[in-house]
Amino acid sequence: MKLFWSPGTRAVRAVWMLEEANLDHEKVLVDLSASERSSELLAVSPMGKVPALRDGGVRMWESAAICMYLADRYAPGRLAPARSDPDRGLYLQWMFFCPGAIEPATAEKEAGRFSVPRVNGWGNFERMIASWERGLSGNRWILGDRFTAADVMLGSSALAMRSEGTLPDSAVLEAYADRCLGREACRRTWAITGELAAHGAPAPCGPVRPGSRKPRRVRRAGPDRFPGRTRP
Ligand SMILES: N[C@@H](CCC(=O)N[C@@H](CS)C(=O)NCC(=O)O)C(=O)O
Repeated sequence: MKLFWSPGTRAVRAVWMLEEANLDHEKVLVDLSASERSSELLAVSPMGKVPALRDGGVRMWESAAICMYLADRYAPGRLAPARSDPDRGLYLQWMFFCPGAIEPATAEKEAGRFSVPRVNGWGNFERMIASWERGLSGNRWILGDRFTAADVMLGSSALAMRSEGTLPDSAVLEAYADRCLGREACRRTWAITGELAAHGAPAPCGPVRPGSRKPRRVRRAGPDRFPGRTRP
């Protein structure tokens, strides 16, 4: 199995997943600052993006899909609820929440773009954070006591946001990020990616150190104006 990756990118999700599932693999470091991508990467990821995975005849990209694939294929029932498990629905919901709501809501807020929560699939930043907190409140992991690939997606987002200073003041999300770091596989992942970054490997999607100082805090808006319009 080959993982195309680069430190400081969404590829840490796939690295963490491979560590959780304890899977032998080869890491192919991609220099995203280069003007061209190798034909080997493009054969797996036509957009030339990371992460990308090659597993025998399987070639795929998209971090959430890669995490789901690895969990279903190599750790069913452990890192992913089985299809017959009633928790499967919630699991899928939170897997999609990451690319479908966390990422666009954060990007919108960061860019200071005008927000139309009723139309946007991600609502807005405040609604996204409030839903995430609600999902976790009273829970150790997003499905309760059991850690799954959905926590790899959500946890890596929380850690990256904390590192980049885009995580708002939230005791629930801070505690969640800390719990993630309590996992050996997560610490191994950040050691792998942090070490490379420290040696000059580019980190195009922001810093990778989960413990790094927060450069700034995203201000949390007042009560959400759902379902009206907001300006960030
Ligand atoms: N939706 C994709 C996004 C992948 C992505 O945008 N990766 C960035 C790094 S975080 C990348 O490869 N950028 C380099 C480029 O676009 O050339 C995923 O979740 O895997």
